[in-house]
Amino acid sequence: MDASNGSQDTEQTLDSQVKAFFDSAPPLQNRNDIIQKLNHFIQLNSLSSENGIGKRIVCVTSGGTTAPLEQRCVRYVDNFSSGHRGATSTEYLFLHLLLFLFLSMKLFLGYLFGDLLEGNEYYVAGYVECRYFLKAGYAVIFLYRRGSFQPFCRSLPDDPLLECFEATEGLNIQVREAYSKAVKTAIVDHHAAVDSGLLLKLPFSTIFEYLQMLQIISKPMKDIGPRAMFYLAAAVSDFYVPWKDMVEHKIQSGSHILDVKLVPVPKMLSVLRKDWAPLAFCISFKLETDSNILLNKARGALEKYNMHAVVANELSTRKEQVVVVTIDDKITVQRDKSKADDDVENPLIKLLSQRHSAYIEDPKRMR
Ligand code: 9Z3
Repeated sequence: MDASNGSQDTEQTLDSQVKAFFDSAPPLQNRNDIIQKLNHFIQLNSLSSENGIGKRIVCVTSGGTTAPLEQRCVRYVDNFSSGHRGATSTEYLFLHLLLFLFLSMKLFLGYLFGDLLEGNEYYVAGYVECRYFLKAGYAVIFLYRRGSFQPFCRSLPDDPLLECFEATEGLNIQVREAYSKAVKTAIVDHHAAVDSGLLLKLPFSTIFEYLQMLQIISKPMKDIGPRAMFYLAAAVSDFYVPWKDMVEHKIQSGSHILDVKLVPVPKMLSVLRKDWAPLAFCISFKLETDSNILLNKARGALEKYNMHAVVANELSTRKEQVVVVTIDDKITVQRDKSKADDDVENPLIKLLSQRHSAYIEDPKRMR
């Protein structure tokens, strides 16, 4: 068998595995509702596109998928992810847009009063920063695991409802003084993002829901070409029990051995790149616990799935440092430790949005 036949066979096998996965998956309950929300969101955010500097749209995936063991699921295999990476990254993806609004004001004031204040410096600085942040402003589709971390809620305690609020007279509730700033910021920023049509939140739990939703999202994303980005931080099941092989009812605990056959989940990253949204800028994540194999694995994923970048992280240091692996670079990105509340997602999003800019200008140069 020659090499070309070999890769054709592999493609056919993958295609048939993908087909089998979707054919046997339980249908999404609110499929039509999701499609409607999504089309509205993408249409709204595509309208502002002018001279190629219009809004970019990113699908951020966040949290871990479950692989159910029973159709009427009581037990499942879970994938570790708190959702912190996805939620925090979403905030930074917006922050650039909010900063843009702030900088526009600075630009306007600089234009009016520049001569009186600091020569034209204010105006020029405002203009330069403005162009950068305008380019970095994203509308975000946040595909997240139910119950995982949410954007704008990082500063809240674990159980916000019970810890941030207290009952006063009658039916009144008030925010505890210590949390008033955090609660207000979370509510204001969250509502601003959703109400202005910049944030669409879609929840999943199982691997079946996640992959069906990713496929649905990629359809309208395909139409916006290189301005689309996929930031795939969700921890996705590698193995699952096909729906048709799954027992219907709760597995009984009588026997001493639990004998369940899990099969590999077809590698949808290749399909996303090849068929679903071939022009979108795609970033996947590689998680390992052994730092000795991390970079080789990330490089392998980059090549195998034809990603534009793979973010390599090690479980215990993932909040301090990541390495962005591209076809010709390996860039270490670290949290600024001199600032107590800085996150590694801040420089990471800055770097990736710059790379995305370069890609939009010349998609062929970066693959
Ligand atoms: C990641 O590596 C994420 O950075 C983390 C974030 C899950 C570590 P947290 O949510 O953690 O902030 O607690 N995500 C991708 C993990 C993954 O499943 N990657 C696959 C792989 O490694 C490729 S899609 O094989």
